[in-house]
Amino acid sequence: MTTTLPTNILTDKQREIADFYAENGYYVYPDALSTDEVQQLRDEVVRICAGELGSIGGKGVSGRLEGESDDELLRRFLCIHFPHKISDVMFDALAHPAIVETLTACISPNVKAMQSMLFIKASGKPGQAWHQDEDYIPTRDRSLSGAWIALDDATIENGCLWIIPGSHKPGILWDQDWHADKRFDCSWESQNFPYSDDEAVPVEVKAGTIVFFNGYTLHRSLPNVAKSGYRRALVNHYMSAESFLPWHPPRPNTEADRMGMAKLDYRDVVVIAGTDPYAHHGYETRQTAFVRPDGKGGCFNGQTELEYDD
Ligand SMILES: O=C(O)CCC(=O)C(=O)O
Repeated sequence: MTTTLPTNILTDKQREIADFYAENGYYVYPDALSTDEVQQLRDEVVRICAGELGSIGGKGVSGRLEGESDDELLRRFLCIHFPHKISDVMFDALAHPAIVETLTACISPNVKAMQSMLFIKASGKPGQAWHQDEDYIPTRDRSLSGAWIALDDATIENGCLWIIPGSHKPGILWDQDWHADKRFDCSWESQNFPYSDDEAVPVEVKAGTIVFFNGYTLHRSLPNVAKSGYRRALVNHYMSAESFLPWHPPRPNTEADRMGMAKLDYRDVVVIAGTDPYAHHGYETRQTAFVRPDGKGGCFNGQTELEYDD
């Protein structure tokens, strides 16, 4: 069987985007979403949290509690994984034209998505410590890219992204350690990389902006210390469709042993541009939407709502 892959003829704008992204490891696309598109996604966030689109797995309590307001509801969630599994609006956002335009320039004419995450991050919620997304999603071909869609204005105060420009270039995955820093969600933190915090730039953006970043780019976010409100963002992850994705290998003594890791190809993916050369491998459902446990009863002795002095 032969597969015809589309050739990539880039517009001048796409070339500019690709050059900036290659040099800096990120790209900020302002006004990528209209006000109406942002509002539609915000409305969907409430429906997801209220359980109107089906129950969400994980340790968090999903679904609206008796008498609970939208604000009280949203404040219970830091992050929901794989919202596109229950929401058509989030699913459609995977292939937003601004995302297709950018990633077909920066990655490949053939692009697949494997993950979505919905950060709600109300005031008082923690940030995410330094990491590279490739630590979690092993593409290995350096094509992994996050598309971070701002659903609120993101500011230093409410916990915007911080990025170390150019940190993707060595293509090295820095060692990680479990951190004990209460500013951050309980997780691993990248250590001993040759950059200082002073080199990081805050990515303050307006709602409707998309921040694209490479899977090897070091990034973090600080806690939301605003007095009220949220710092909502829908983050989708993508890679070149030409590469296998050895993610979530099956249990021992099954496919991984039989085929070897190099042949493993996670197939719970959505093709958002071009052609999938491995379409004949088929597709499967491995994930369902779930609430990320944000530390309650975990690494911070149950403390996740951070207290700040005025
Ligand atoms: O939005 C955030 O606070 C962090 C997002 C992030 O680190 C990621 O998507 O990899």
